[in-house]
Amino acid sequence: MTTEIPRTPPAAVDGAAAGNGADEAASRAALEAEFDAIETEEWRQSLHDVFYRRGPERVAELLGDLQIEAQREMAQLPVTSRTPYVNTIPIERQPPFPGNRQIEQRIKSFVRWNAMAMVVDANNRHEGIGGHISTYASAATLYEVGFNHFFRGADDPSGGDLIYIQGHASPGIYARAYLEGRLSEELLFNFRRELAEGGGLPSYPHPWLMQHFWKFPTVSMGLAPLMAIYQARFMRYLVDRGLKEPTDAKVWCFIGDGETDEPEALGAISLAARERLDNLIFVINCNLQRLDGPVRGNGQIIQELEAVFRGAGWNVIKVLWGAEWDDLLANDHDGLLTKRMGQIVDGEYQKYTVAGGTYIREHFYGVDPRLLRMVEHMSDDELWSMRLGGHDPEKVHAAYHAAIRQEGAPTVILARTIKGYGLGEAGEGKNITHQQKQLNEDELMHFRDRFGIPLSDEEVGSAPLYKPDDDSAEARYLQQRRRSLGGFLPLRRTISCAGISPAESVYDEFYEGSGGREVSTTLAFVRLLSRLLRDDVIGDHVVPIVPDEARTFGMETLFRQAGIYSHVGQLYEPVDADSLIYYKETTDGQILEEGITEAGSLASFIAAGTAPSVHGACTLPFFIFYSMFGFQRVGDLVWAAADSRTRGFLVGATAGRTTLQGEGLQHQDGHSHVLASVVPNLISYDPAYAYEVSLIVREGIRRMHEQQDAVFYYLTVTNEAYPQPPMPEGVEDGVLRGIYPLRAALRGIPASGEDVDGPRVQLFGSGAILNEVVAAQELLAERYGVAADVWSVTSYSELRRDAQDAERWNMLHPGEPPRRPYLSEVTANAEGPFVAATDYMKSLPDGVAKWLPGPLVSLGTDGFGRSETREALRDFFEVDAKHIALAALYALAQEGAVDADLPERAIAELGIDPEKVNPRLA
Ligand SMILES: Cc1ncc(C[n+]2csc(CCOP(=O)(O)OP(=O)(O)O)c2C)c(N)n1
Ligand SMILES: [Mg+2]
Repeated sequence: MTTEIPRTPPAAVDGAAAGNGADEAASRAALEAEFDAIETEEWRQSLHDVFYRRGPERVAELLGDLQIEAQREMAQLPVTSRTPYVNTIPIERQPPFPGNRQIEQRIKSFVRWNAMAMVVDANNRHEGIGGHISTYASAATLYEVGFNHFFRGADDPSGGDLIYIQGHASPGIYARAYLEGRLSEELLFNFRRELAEGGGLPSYPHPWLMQHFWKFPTVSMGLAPLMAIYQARFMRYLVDRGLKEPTDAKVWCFIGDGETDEPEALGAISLAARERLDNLIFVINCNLQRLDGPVRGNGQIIQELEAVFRGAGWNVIKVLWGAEWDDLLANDHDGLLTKRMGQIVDGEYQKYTVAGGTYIREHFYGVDPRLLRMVEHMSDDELWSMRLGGHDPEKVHAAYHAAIRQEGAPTVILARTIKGYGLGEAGEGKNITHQQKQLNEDELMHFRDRFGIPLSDEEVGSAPLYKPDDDSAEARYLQQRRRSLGGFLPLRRTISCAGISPAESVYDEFYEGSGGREVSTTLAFVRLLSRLLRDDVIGDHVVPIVPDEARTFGMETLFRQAGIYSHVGQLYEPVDADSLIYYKETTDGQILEEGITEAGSLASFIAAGTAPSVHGACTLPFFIFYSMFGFQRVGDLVWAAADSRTRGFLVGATAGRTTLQGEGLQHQDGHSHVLASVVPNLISYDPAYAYEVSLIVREGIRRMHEQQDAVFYYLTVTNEAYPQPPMPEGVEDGVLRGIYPLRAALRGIPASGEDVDGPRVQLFGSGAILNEVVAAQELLAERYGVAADVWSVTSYSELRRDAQDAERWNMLHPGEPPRRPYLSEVTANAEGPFVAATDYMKSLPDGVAKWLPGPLVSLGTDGFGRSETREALRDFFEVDAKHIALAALYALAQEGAVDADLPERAIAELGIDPEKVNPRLA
């Protein structure tokens, strides 16, 4: 049903328009409003008409056409999740290119050649050594435009931009550094041979072994974009807190289109938009391929990413087509070409790269005679060689130029490229290209010709590096560009944080014990953190990080004391404003309250813990998390933290499989110490008492700040409250090295005062389970006349490392007096068998067994946790006092030190069910 719409404005309005002044303006506005209403209705009617005659598909098609038309008119459309498949920046808005195109092209060609040659050469000399050619080949223009015009070095007043480089593009970055004179030919020859004489280059960016070059480890897909987002936010944090000069420095993050499938890659993009991080620029190299094949063969990764980023609030710049397309698009008056561009799925686009101009004419343009006419003046080869946007420096420059000027939102540049660009038959656009590392002579010649490398036919075969003379136009240009941009990149310089340590008095109260008051190690730790925050020297440098778990750990008192960081402060009155510990958000807040993201928190931890090398600022992070949701959740980020030489404390709270009661198997952590033990520069502890926590933190700050060791710390703290004893004399060294004697054997029955020199056993306890061990000591003495020495083991992994180091040294120095592992040394005179009880897996104590002077029985919490009370859990996992006592009697019986039937008697007496379920299997 339709109504008739008048084609002219109503006469009454006409008459009113004849008035004067305000009346006239009002009537004109009324007239316009009326016209608008009529126009809107007209459009609406048309839409309905189409809908009823042709259905919803036709409506969508029409609107798509109108959208193209609107974009052409530069109209801002309200629906912005996807825009037509053309460059976001039209040719009219493209700024002039400031550089010398010819020289830059030659430099880029040399870098391309060398990046390829170093991989080919490495594989010719060592088959299977690997490497990647095609990633950089597709990204060369994206990097070169950045290096020549945008990326600022450390000497720039901004302090320098931070560049996260796509890991597999590293050959191109090395090749450029070689042209810049920063890396020697020998180093490039030893690509992927870090152990070669004279040194070699690591496959991918990593600060661990190239600590003066690479700032960020990037190759584990998805971590770089996540780390870059939190890095950009942390840069703001430093400035807001007065720890860094205000800066317009940018964080650039280069990633692959395939990489965006990693949840971490896109998982934090809403944070970047919410925090309005206009200091952040993502460049996604959309070559439409990943390792095995197309990223979205049946779809369009660029359109998909545009929708995701736009939806999250990012500024999206698509760089799809090079200059060769400008004229065609200018003549695309009815939008046919633009529409066709948007119809092609990525698998088909990839095919065009490989199949050539005839195929493109037939399949792309051939669907419509009008499209065919648009390109009838062009040869097939011309059609084939029309560049994509990501290979056109002027288009890339325009995108970067817009990105660095963007205000109020982060920018993502979606640049279309060809994977293996320039490799021709050897792999350009082919599915095998990611793995291509060897080129034959013909392929090398093709590459040389395509990029005009001045090498003779004879020279080409061995894929030599090419470097122009220092006084060549190219070399001078390259040096001049970097000089004017503040020096070379990448570059990593680290400042010393020596002297930034707290007053000794910070630690004192923890050495004194709690005077019988029941206090958990979590509470003790939070108290220590609070004292560190108040310290005159280190206070401002401490960065507490929590993933929405502060109340769980009793940290809410810190909200008010230190404030929660927010770039905009607090725009609302907190609901608990009248309480002493209200939820205080403030611009100079110190706490990073990250919300429920352990991955994001760890990214902040890395940013804060690497600030001495990234920002020239000393910050020391304490990341306090639910221990179960640490290592097993975000272990790869912990590895990246280690590689990055991050300093700081990881604090796994509410730890221990049986100490965290009630929560059950998803929450109860009995293995994070096993996972922590695999990280080479991570020092981990499972402390039992507040003074142990205090000594560990003190030593950690000493080593990380005063000694500048590239280590970081992991300690678990628990929520079981018990009296904290005062620190015994002389235990400092033992606490830090992993073990010390806590309570000498109770000889005989304390209750009767009688001195019985019974059989002897050694008991090891850690964390909250140490209390069970102490109880077992009493039980053994009172009931069975067994004398047990109790040891506190703070770190099995440190004991094991020390012992392994000694063993290794002894093996390599057989003629010299052997070194003794610390564990062997301190237990040398201990009598009897050993029993170790831990809230973690048995493999931890088992890992040190061979360095003990007697046999070891390990009790631990292998298996799934349970929702239960501590008492029931410790019975279930067989780590309570009675099971420890039984293990001791069993070990003594094995040695013949007690009656053989004593263990059986004890089982009955202690109420242990020998047929109980095996917790490891249950
Ligand atoms: C977490 C992780 N998984 C797998 C890999 C192995 N891998 C290396 S490169 C690659 C494909 C990368 O494709 P894309 O991100 O599109 O980059 P391109 O090389 O195409 O630029 C894969 C799967 C990795 N490095 N990291
Ligand atoms: Mg790709």
